[in-house]
Amino acid sequence: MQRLFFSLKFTTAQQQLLLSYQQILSKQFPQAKPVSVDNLHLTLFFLGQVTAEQKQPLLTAAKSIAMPSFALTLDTVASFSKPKILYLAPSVVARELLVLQRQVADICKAMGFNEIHDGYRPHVTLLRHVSVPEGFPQQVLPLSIVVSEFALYQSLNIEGAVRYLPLHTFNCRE
Ligand code: 2AM
Repeated sequence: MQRLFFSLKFTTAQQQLLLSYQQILSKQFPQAKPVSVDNLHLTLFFLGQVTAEQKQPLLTAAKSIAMPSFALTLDTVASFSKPKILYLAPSVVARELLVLQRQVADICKAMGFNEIHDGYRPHVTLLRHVSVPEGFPQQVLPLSIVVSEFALYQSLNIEGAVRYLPLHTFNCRE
């Protein structure tokens, strides 16, 4: 069994841009736990525990997804109270992102996996274990990045450190 999720895959340069937003927030919330830079991602569908037999058809189906690359504009810092996270998100969700998410979710649901959240809320978690005071959501300097890959990730816990490992990467294409 592996703990898996589908996510947009950011480049190293894009993760560095996200890091600058995280660093500003870390100063405001010094007690919070920053997500490590290599782990910065935007979840499309969280699967949870997946067997090898389930993984293969998920990969085969995901390979057939045809998507153009698209611009993602992240301009809002907001929080979830459960779990206590602070994240960066788009105030307007790109149509291409929703179409991609729908296709990924359909594949997962066809394999018997359920959406565990009330509604899909695209976000990039920047800080964990944070109790957010009033004043959020907050508009911030927009960050526009071009997304051209998504991946099936494994969530690993290596000696107490969480690591998100891209197992299979899919390129967006028309
Ligand atoms: P993330 O914050 O690292 O993206 C399982 O609940 C995982 O799904 C969470 O760890 C979170 O991962 C992501 N998640 C939580 N709520 C979500 C929502 N409403 N929409 C999309 N992803 C969500």
